[in-house]
Amino acid sequence: NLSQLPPPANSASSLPLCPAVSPYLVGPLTISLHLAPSLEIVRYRNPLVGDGGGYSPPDCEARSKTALIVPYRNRQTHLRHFLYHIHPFLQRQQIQYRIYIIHQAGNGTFNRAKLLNVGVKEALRDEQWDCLVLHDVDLLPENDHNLYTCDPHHPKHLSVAMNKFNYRLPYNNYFGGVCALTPDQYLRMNGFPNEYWGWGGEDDDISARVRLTGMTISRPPVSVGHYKMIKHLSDRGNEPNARRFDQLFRTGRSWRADGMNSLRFELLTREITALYVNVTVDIGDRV
Ligand code: UD2
Ligand code: MN
Repeated sequence: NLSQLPPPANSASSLPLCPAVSPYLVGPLTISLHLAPSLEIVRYRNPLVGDGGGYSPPDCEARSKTALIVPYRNRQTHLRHFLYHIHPFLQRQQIQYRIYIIHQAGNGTFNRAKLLNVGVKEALRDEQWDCLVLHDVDLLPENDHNLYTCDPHHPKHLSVAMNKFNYRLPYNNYFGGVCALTPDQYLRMNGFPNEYWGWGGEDDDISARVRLTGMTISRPPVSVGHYKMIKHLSDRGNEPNARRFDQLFRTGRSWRADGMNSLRFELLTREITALYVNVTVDIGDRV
C-alpha cells in the first residue's frame, strides 16, 4: 500500500499555540518490562492516535512537528514495549508526531545508519517536519521533561544517561541511541553514512559529521536524559563491523560522498498501520 497519508485532522484549524511547557508532564517515570503489551492494548490506551501512528494535540497547535524514525528488524517484543511507552510520552509533550518503523527486509547484514537515511527520506515525503528523532527500538525514556523537539542551532543527543552505562555519558563525543536533528542539520552533514554494515562505529561517524560541519552536540541535563535499554543479546546479521575503525579514520574524507546524496534502496512496502507507518525496504548488503 503506497498511498499517501491524509493531513492530520486539525492541521488547518486556528487553535491557540500550545503552552511553552506542557501541563501534562510528570517528570521521572517508572518502567515495567514485566510483560510486553499487545498492540491491541496499545491502541486501546491511545484513542487519539490516528492512522500511521500520527497525533496532533486536540486543543492547541503544537510547537513542534516531530517524526520519530526507528531502524528495525525482528525485535517484536521491543517494539511492543516501545509503542506502549512512547505514544503516551509524546502526547504528554503536546507535540505533533508520527512514528516510522524502518524495517530492513531479508537476512543480509543489518545497517542502522542507512535505515535511518531511508526513514528521513520517506518521512520528509509526507510532511515538512521540524524535527527528526532517530531512535533505537530498545530504548525507553525515563523522564518526560526530555523533549522530543529540536534545538535550532545544534544537533541534540537525547540518550545521555542509560542504565547500560550506569546512567553516565560513556564518553564525550558519544552520539548513539537517540538523537534529534532538524532536516536542515541532517542535510548539512549529508545525513548519515550508508556504508557501516553490522554493529558499531556508525554512531561515532555521525558524531564526527556533526563536528566536521561546524556544529556541536547539545544535550539535556543528565538527570533528564535517563533511558532504560531493554536487555538483549546480539542479533544474528548484526555482527561487529570489523572495518569500523578504518572507516571512522576516513570520515573526514568520505562524508561528502557517502550519505543522503548517495543513498540507493528499493522501497518494498509502505503500510499505514494503527500505531506507526511501516516502511519495508531492501537496502542491499555489504559488497
Ligand atoms: C548501540 C547504540 C546504537 C548503535 C549500536 C551500534 C546504545 C544505547 N545504542 O546499541 O545506537 O550505535 O550500538 O550499531 O548505545 N536493530 C534491530 N534489529 C537487529 C539489530 C538492530 O532492530 O537485528 C536496531 C534496533 O533499533 C536496535 C538498534 O538497531 O535498538 C541498535 O542495535 P543494538 O541494540 O543491537 O545495538 P546496541 O544495543 O549495542
Ligand atoms: Mn540495544
